[in-house]
Amino acid sequence: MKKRSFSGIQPTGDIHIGNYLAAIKQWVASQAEYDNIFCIVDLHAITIPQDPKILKAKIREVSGLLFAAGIDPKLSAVFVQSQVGAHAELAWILNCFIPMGWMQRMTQFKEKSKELKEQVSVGLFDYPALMSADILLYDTEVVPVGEDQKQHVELSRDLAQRFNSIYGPTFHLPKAVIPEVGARIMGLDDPTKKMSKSEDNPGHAINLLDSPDEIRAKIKRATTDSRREIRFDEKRPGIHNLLVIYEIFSGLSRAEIEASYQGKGYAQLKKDLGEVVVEGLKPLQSRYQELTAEAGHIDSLLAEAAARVRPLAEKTLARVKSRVGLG
Ligand code: ATP
Ligand code: LTN
Repeated sequence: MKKRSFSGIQPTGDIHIGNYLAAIKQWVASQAEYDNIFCIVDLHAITIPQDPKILKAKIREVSGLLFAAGIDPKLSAVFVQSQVGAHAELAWILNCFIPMGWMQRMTQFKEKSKELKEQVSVGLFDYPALMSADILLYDTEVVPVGEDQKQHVELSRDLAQRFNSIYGPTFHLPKAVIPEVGARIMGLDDPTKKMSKSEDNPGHAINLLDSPDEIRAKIKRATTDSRREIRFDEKRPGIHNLLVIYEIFSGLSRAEIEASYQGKGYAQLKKDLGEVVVEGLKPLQSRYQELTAEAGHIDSLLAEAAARVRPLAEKTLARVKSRVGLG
């Protein structure tokens, strides 16, 4: 029996290389090893105001990008969260077992609520309860995510343990799997902030569907420092971030990269990085164009996957309801 792996991605903004290198790439690489379920989390997306037409379009775009990146619908289920009712239902039940203090410690909520001010919804605060429901519904063992989601996965594990200690064994205990390199890609405009879909500055992120010229221009303008030597040094976040992106896209080791840039400047590195990223994204971009040319294809893959996972989710939900004494 393969281990169950579950992860999610929000259908908001433009998918960027941070999402790709930390999450999507691992999902593609581990398809044979795990029994995979990937969820387009539209219920999480509406924790922040969304335009309905754009949200619908983004669900197709994100799914198309996952398939284009190499997610094989025969090996992995890619489905839309709101098409499986058990997610919202389990989230409510779990809500009643999460101490307020656990939620108040969540750093993502603290950061996002600072930016959103009076637009902060109860849903945004409750985001980790829904995420726990996503994970726990499928007897998940591993959750491949970027560094920023570690705290949320830990909350879902603590919650599973708490529920099990009250009602007896009900949930598997999930664990975050975070890549060693690229777990936290930083913004090109500000390398002290994580690359994010919700950042407006056009120079902030490299998006998977950016044109070659956009990619080259964004990298050229990326913030660095006034030093010269090219070395992996976390104390120099701008150049370190570019080197990490180069390392993953080129497949070269750190020693090889540092050796090949001895005596060369940042301009050369940025030029070369532009080319490896353009080349690295080319196959994905052309597969995306092919996939989306066929009307209805993506929607039917999503509907099939929802039908496949729904019984798994319903089985867990029924177990939980019976433990709690509901229904
Ligand atoms: P936002 O920043 O608008 O909240 P996001 O870019 O974090 O959105 P999500 O859909 O929430 O996007 O995340 C999808 C996956 O990408 C998650 O596993 C998350 O950990 C990962 N991820 C997001 N940003 C980065 C980043 N800068 N570096 C590495 N991984 C990231
Ligand atoms: N919160 C995650 C998206 C997400 C998720 C999940 C990830 C929702 N449910 C379950 C892993 C497992 C994010 O990327 N911001």
